[in-house]
Amino acid sequence: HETIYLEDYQPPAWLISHTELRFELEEEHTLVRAQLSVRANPAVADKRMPLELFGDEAMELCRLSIDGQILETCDYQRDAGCLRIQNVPEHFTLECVTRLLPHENTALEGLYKSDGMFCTQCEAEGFRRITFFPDRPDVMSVFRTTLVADKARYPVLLSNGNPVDNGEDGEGRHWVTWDDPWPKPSYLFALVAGDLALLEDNYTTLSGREVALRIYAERKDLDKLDYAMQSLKNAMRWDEGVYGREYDLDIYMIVAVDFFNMGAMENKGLNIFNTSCVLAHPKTTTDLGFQRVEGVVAHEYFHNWSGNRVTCRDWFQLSLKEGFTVFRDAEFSADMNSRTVKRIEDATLLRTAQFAEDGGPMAHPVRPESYMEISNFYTLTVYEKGAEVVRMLHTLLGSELFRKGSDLYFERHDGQAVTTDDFVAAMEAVSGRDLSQFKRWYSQAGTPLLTVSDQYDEHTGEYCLNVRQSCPPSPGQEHKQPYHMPLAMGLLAEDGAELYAGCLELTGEEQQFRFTDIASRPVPSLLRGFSAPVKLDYQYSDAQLLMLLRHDTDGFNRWDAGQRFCIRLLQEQMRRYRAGEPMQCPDVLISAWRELLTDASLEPAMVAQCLELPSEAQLSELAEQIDVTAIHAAREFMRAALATALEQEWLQAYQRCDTGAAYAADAASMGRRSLKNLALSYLMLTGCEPWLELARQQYEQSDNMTDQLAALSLVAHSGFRETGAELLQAFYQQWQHEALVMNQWLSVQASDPTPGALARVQALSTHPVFDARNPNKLRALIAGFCARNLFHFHAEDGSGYEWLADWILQLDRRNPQIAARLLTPLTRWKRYDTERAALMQAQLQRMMDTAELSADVYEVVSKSLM
Ligand code: BAL
Ligand code: ZN
Repeated sequence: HETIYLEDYQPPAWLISHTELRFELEEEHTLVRAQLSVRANPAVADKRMPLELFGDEAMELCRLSIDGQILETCDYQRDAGCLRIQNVPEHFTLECVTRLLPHENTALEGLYKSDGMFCTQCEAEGFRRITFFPDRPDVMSVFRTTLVADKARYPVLLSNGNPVDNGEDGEGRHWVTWDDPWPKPSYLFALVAGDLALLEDNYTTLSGREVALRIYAERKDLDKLDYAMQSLKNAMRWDEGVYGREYDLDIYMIVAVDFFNMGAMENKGLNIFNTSCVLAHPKTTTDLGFQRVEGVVAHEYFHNWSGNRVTCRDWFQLSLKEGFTVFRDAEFSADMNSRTVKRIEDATLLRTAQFAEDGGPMAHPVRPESYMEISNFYTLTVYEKGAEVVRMLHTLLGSELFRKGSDLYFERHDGQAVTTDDFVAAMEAVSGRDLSQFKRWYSQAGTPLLTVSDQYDEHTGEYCLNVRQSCPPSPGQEHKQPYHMPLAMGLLAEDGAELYAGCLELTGEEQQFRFTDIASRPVPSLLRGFSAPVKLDYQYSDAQLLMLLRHDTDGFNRWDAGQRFCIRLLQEQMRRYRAGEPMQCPDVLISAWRELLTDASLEPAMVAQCLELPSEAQLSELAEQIDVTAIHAAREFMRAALATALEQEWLQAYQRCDTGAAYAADAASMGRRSLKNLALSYLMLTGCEPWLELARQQYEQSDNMTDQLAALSLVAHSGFRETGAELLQAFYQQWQHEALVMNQWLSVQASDPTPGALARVQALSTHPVFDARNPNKLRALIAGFCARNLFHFHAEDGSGYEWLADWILQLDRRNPQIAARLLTPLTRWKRYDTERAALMQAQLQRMMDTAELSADVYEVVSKSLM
């Protein structure tokens, strides 16, 4: 397996101005005829370079010709994944016919079948499974695509751009031709053929252009498309208002498919979505699901500019489009819902999962320097940390200059394939700032640590903050240079009055900041709004944290102070547990929580965030060495203690939030439901019968999936095993024909922390609703167990590890992308105690010793074992 390096980048020797494709879609095979208008790249001096076309090894090449002259096998070289033709003219037409077997394509890359419909996934390198092509993002071409298929089976034939022609072909077949006027890289190509239902709407852009909006899905799901449509229109309006960006084709299409490796894909004019990211209905979709639909619909729409009109030069630049687009969708969601809650959710994801990635064997910079398989780099680092990097630029420049910078970026590079340097250069040009040090965020991996200390001189009223930054080594990067970052902060008096609010800029390894005229020793509120993706070490006292939890003017830091306090307490209980001392839940915590719980003036969503203890995954990330048992024991102890101590308050909060109003998918209603269900979860922890009855009542009477699923999961995970089994059975009976709801059903059982967890998931893997070919099912059951049932996945006998490794080896032959994805929990083996580490390592070694691993799995396994 070959490694590809950023430093080896060479511009393409040959460009493709036009690509004409004809797909003959049939049941046994698909014939693809591609006609490429090829010309030498004027920017490359050497005109004798061979034409290099990428094509999957397994793809059948039926015919290849240049300007009508058939090429024989001796006229070109074909080796693993690449076809080279020497001595080609400066301009020519290349014709290539390939034969594909979409129904046998289980990798779900290229052209495949999902539930009887044809669809494609070409990012990053799926197009080379369709035809031979310079399948690299810096080769942009205008595509014209004709689809031919049986009219009865596939009445809907879609591709990128606008439909320009159609007709009947005899024998019940029909065809449609699509023309996409915007040059695009092959990874944005898409087609869909199927028997699909349609929700149609329209949108008038700011400049008065009419756009038809079409969302396609299976007929049975037609009633689940309204929310995606509304989200799409909101996103279009938002992008016009906030970024001045309009849509640029006559039609915008979204198609929902059930078999999909990712969440969704931004193909030009024809987004293809995992059903889980587009279908939404109160009865079948949770609030989290609604939020995901809103966010992903917006994300894919925003890519039309940040990704499609301006794309990436090479895959090392993936964050150019992904980091920027995640930042855009996060701001959109913040504007549509609660800004603080969105920030808390994003920071939690970073701290839990991205920091873990940064500290593990697959750590890589936001702009990686090398890869074996690019699919392995669609990571939290590229996406979420990449978005934080863009957010920091936004903070450093301010929103006005940032907008000027983004305008300049789009103006300079429209129709081009560019780099993260180009993005930063536009920000430099509008601000006159030197951002060369800032660019270390793109080139250095690892999570920086800020160590902050302070002094206060009561005679002079001077307060001094000392900030030291460091960053641990990561694979291939022993020493890190200091970063340029914004440190948003405030100073509060002991009584909570705000004395200062502002944003410091860090550039040095160690810096001091002085504040004068400070009347008494202040409490610093640091890293407000999580202004940089870093860890923060400041020795807060308990009293200071509790004061910040009460008074900080920054909502994010209020929450964060509470979390820091809980983490400290939990870590102390972990110590006690290990030392065999009794664990304790201190009164200060109980009274602080009582205060939050009974203050009806607070936003329920915020209260719910504050009263949610840090997850086992986050506590794991924070631990020097991960002690699964102690983490689980401490957290469960604390939850039980808070449940009992505040039983009446939980009940009151439950009743206050249980308004009886019909379901609405707005932020305020979602907030009430989140607090209500959190309260119910604590009530259930008391193990008292009346709360079981309350949960059962909620299960039976709720008009929405959020409340029904919350109740189901609480009962199913409780000690009331009989009722749990009864509800699980009832839920199955009610929803067995709703695939997405059945994923939730699998997930609930996979994350059930009660004894016998592995046997349960093993049994579920043979249940009729489970389908190992469907990535959503795999994520629900396998990732559900390995990532959300940590105590059982990390069972001392290694049975969880062996089960996962068995799955990966089996899946790798079918769907390498998913197999590599599911491997993540094993890659962290060095963080565990010696016994567990050895057991995890042994499973990695077992995989390594298996012949013919895919590049995807090989890369992750081999790097993990280094
Ligand atoms: N480009 C792959 C899916 C997404 O990030 O939108
Ligand atoms: Zn994206």
